[in-house]
Amino acid sequence: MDGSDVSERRRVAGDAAVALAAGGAAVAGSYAIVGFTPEFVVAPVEGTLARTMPGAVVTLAITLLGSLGQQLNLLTAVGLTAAGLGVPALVGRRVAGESGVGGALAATLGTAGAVWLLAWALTVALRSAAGAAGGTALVLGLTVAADRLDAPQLPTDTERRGVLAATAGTVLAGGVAGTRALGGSGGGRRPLPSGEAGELIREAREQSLDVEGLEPLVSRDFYTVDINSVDPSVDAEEWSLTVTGAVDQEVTVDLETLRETESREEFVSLRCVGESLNGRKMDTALWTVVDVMPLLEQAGAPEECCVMLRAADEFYEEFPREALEEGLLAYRMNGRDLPRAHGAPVRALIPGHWGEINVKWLTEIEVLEEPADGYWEERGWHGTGPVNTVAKLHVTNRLSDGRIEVAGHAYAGTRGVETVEVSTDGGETWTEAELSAPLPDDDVWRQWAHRYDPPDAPHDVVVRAVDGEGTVQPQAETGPFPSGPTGWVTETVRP
Ligand SMILES: Nc1nc2c(c(=O)[nH]1)N[C@H]1C(S)=C(S)[C@@H](COP(=O)(O)O)O[C@H]1N2
Ligand SMILES: [Mo]
Repeated sequence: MDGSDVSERRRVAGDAAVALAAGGAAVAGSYAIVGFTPEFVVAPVEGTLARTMPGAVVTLAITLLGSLGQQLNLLTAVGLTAAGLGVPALVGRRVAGESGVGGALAATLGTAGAVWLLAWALTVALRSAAGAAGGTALVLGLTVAADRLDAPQLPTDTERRGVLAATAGTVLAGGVAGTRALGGSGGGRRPLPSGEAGELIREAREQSLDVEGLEPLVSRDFYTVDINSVDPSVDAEEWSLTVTGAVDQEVTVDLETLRETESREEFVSLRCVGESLNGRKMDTALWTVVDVMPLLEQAGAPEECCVMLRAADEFYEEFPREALEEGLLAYRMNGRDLPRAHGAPVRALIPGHWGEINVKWLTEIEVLEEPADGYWEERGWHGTGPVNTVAKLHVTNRLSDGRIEVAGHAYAGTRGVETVEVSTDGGETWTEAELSAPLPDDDVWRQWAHRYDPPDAPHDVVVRAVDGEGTVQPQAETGPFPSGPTGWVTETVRP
């Protein structure tokens, strides 16, 4: 290997590093302008990855990694996007290095233009593309300047100078993006909303068991699960919902019409079929809702077998029409407009059923004559039915009088929770736990708590719920795939 070979390799490595930095700055630039919205350059890449990933891989990620799988997917998408948007800089840097000042300037602008085009092709969003182009221009501009700068404090060889300058540019772009990320988070506990919702939430708070560390009856931190790393942002003014398929005539409603329809406040709990037995993907909120069925009647939908709910994120779930008869359209959560993460402006709530058919960002209800598979059923899940009964154990407190306090939530969909039983000797003997008074509606969880004098040795605490039909939660343990976890939660407690 002769010297020119080595220097050529160094040059290629240097160019690649600058290109990757330019691509990273393009991603950061886009983020700085549009934030974590569907216009962000990474969003379409992440979406394509998630939706084309084989079902078995997604299921493995969900059961092994939980939400971490989605974060990994996002990270991969960031890497791919940065690499892709870095390609023009690979050419741009070569051209700039080999030409005069004017040529270098032209190469920088040309590269930024190419990134602008690529980003625009991905997002069809001018501002996002401009941010990406800006990031690239910054990095390449700094690199080109560093090449020509007569600055003895910088490394003398152009590769190292270039990489140094490119890194500085990326850090700068990342800094701007970071300011946005920090500015975005609200934080703090919000005051109660006014009116009926506020009153109901206040009552629910008072009704919550006084147990340190236990999530109150109206969740403070409601879980989110969906197929998106970047949620759709649906314009409330533009939004509409249409009943289609096997109907006499299609019917469309907009948000204004929905808001004028007689609504009510209802507590509804949700639980994800993909969560672990003692997981945290189960929560309760107060929703402002209207019934779905009048819309279907208006459309003249005969008694077909099934419906398919479709959403702005191209998510779709099918289930028996019968389940829709209790179905609700929700447009406020805990007295405020539905948050984007929970399906703004309107989501479906299908009481008693697994979370996945509670379609967010709802846009279409298609009436079907034949059963079909939904998004998750195509990937092997059976998550369209009623939820399994569960009692979770989330809190173990040592009280000042020496007793131990265990507590959690129990949920059995519209069957309701009748009692929760606790064993502190591994299932030999059982006692009834204290339960929170039931919330006014049917599809809600209850809190349970139990205090006892602990034995001197480690012991297994087991919990199980009995539903409103008198059925004891089954003991047999299964994982979440394919139809939700079952079994009794057991925790070893050390005194
Ligand atoms: N449009 C859309 N709706 C969706 C999903 C989704 O990916 N896209 N995920 C479903 C799943 S799997 C669950 S568990 C619930 C969770 O609702 P939440 O995020 O408000 O808790 O939303 C459901 N609705
Ligand atoms: Mo879910």
